[in-house]
Amino acid sequence: MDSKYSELLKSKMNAKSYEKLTALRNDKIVDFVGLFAEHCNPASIYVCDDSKEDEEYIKAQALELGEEFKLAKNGQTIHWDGYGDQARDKVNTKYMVYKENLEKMKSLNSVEYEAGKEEIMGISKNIMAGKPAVVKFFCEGPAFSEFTIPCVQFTDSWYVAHSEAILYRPAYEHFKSMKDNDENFFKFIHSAGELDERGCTKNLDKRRIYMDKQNNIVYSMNAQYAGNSVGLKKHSMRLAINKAGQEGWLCEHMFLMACLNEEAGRKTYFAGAYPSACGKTSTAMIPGEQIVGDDIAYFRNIDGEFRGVNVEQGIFGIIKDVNAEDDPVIFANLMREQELIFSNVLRGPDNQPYWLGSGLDTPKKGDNHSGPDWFEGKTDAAGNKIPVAHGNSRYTMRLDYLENYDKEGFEAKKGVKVDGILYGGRDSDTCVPVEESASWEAGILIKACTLESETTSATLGKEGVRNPSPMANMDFVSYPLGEYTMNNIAFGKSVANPPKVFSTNYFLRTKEGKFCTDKLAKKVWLHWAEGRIHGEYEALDTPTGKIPLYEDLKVLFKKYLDLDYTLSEYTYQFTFRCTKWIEKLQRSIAYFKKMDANCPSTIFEAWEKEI
Ligand code: SPV
Ligand code: MN
Repeated sequence: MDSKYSELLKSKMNAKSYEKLTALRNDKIVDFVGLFAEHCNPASIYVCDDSKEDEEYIKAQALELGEEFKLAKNGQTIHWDGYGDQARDKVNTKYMVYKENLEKMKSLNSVEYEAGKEEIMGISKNIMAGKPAVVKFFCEGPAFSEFTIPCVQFTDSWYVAHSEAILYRPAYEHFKSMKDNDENFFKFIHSAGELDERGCTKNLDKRRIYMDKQNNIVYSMNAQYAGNSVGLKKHSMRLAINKAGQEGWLCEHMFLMACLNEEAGRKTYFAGAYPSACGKTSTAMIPGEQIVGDDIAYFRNIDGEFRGVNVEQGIFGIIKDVNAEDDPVIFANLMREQELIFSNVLRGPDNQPYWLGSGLDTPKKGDNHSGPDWFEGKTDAAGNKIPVAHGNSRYTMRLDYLENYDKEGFEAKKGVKVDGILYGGRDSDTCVPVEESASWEAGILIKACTLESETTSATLGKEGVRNPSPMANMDFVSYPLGEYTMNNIAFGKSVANPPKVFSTNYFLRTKEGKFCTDKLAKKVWLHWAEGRIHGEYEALDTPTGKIPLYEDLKVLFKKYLDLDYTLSEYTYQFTFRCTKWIEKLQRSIAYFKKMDANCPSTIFEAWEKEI
């Protein structure tokens, strides 16, 4: 191999790493690693293949370098992000956009390409000085499949590499099988930057996540929270949404699950998009069903069918309120001696993790995201009381630990055939608990595009404010919303039998302000949808779709929850609320106009017809 970086790389790598890198026969990879080896200037670079040995080395390094700490239970570790690095940084996450496209990308957070490049290269110059870096190969979706997107991650954070080893499929062997100098892969360059004594990023004012979708590379600097640093998660997702739009497939912010109907001997796959705090994970984890993935899915037309895969192999899940009662499967797994990373939770004096809503007998002091000396009542610089753990603390866990994991669906190289899509919003007074769309197109326009969430007491600010959240994907849609919507419609129409589309709303309230249905009612709505897919139930037409008949729900409530569902409950819950619906449509129209000045008129026409 002959590269201008050969000598430099040899000076920073041991012979084995250099051999692993060059064995891929890909100058594009060598140039990427070489460029940032020179520019970010790490002390050394370790190149991983898919071996157990390299995975163990990553874990050992994360501990050795103080990015993770061992907890009492074998295999469990804890990691803290800085106090100001506890969630995705939307302000400093930008698309680098060529001048001629700036106008088109106006409503997305963008920076002019050259200016952005200069800024990020300035920030990243020598940023890894003195630190050992690691290069690892992963892929999105199953390897060696039509879905596979190979990715290379170059980082100086061994916590990031460790997280990715749990969350993504290894792909060194996949890279090896690619043709020489193949350019079809995503590149992620990340540095946590200078660290403090707890291993947390110091220079948060220089945190930048810049995305170059033209060249499929994402730069993440001075960031550690996984949503800001783990290239394969939301950075890759934005690149994939862009690529999918160009190539005619879909990348969605969706779970994938199997609904089991044992009596009928059926296994029916559903995908679902829910804005944050609208029941996404709990729907993917409905007791008695099976999970394929909890966050991101790719869909392709394979042999004329709508087929999907989980992009990931693990869960980076919110740990708040995971307890034995509400989330028994995940909770039991968090209690086991197995490989788990807890982030931003409390480490008690017993060296065990504790979090908000755990149901555990929680100590009143310990180390948490605010420092090693947390105690109940501790306040931050602004005088706010610091809770035992951050509300966005997380666990990182392999999916195959879960008892309800659908191995067959997860491993399928052609993905699973998806027959139902759920779009679940949060609104207290408008949408019915479950409703089927008249068609695929209506599903996208009337259900997906009008999705909203309502602020709750758990978020800052006023309660009950409605936030538009088309497809629950607005943080990641990386090109204009109208075009994305049209691509979504076109994709569904490209297959012979697109999935049936349903809306759910678990948050409708009674006149007294109480939730109308129990958390467990999700199972009933899901099984009604499953029955509709298989032609089992009649439905009533409404201006927005098709709703269940009372008799069918009554049977389903009895069967699955042993509850007597009354006619008066049904009548209240399934009333069509015309004025509220028109208000919702008007908010959607205003939002689409704001987000995309060139939004195709067909989208508005469909809504205006409703009004
Ligand atoms: C989300 O916020 O949608 C997540 C977590 O899944 S993050 O990795 O921060 O994106
Ligand atoms: Mn997500």
